[in-house]
Amino acid sequence: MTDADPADPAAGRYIRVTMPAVAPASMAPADLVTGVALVTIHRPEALNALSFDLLRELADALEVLDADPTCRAIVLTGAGTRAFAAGADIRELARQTAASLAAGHDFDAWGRIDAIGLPLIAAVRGFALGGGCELALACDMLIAGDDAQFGQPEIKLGVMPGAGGTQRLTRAIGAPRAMELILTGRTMGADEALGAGLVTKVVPAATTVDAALELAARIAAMPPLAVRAAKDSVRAAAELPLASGLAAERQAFFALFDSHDQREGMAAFIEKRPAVWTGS
Ligand code: CO8
Repeated sequence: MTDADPADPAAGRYIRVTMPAVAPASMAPADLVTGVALVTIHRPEALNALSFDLLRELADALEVLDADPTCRAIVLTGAGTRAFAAGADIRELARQTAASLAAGHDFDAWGRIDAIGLPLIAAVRGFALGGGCELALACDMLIAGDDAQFGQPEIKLGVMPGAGGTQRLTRAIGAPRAMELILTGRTMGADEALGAGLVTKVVPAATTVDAALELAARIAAMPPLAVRAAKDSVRAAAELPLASGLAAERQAFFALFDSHDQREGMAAFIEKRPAVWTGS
């Protein structure tokens, strides 16, 4: 297990990695969380605001986990009870110019997070605003505490979302709702977010991380190659025309028939026994 262990490349100043994640109270068998990492954004004094350094550390940690064959799913959360992340670090952004943003590579971290192949589950308590909402949207599933507040308030700062908000929020909840949120900067509570299709599930705030770990554990128990391929394929649906998406899906489906886990999964069904996945 690691917890901000300086010897661990996945640990850092702002990012805490616990792998394997500690079993949530609601789950009896501890081994259910095997293969699940809990990644915590740890900057509670600034409501986990996403500085450029923090985002780089987060991308580093996620890449380390993505390359670890023992890790099968990742839960991402914010330290404390008040925020997942209250946005980009406004003090740091305030110093930027168009030229400095274009010349720097500070936004590269977003592409690196987007390229993570393992399933990412956001466990959101409190504020997920601006870049924090965009980070939650970059995850594959979103468990919200009933105290969660989502929003893109950048317009109130004289700018607009810049890390996927106009694109992912629009795809998640549709243009009319996304437009209203982005142009007014208002926040949306957990129940509204559930109704809009932004979140997977709303749970009592205190159980948010437990619920996300439980979901991650169920996914971690699935065959890893099929999980990665299915994640890729679902994500491609947002980008590809239907015919191309269907062709890519079929190709990925066929490719899995060269895997041990396909033979194992189908043999186990026929032999009426549990499957044992090898990830090959
Ligand atoms: N950046 C820096 N510091 C922050 C941020 C932030 N986004 N949010 C909160 N903090 C700090 C506060 O300055 C305060 O620090 P201090 O105690 O030293 O004064 C501390 O966190 C606690 O915050 P508040 O006292 O303000 O707490 P309140 O309960 O009164 O208010 C709010 C909570 C409503 C969440 C309020 O803090 C707020 O409005 N925060 C800013 C929200 C926001 O506008 N977010 C969008 C930022 S812009 C953005 O995300 C653009 C993304 C672009 C891409 C990403 C690039 C990295």
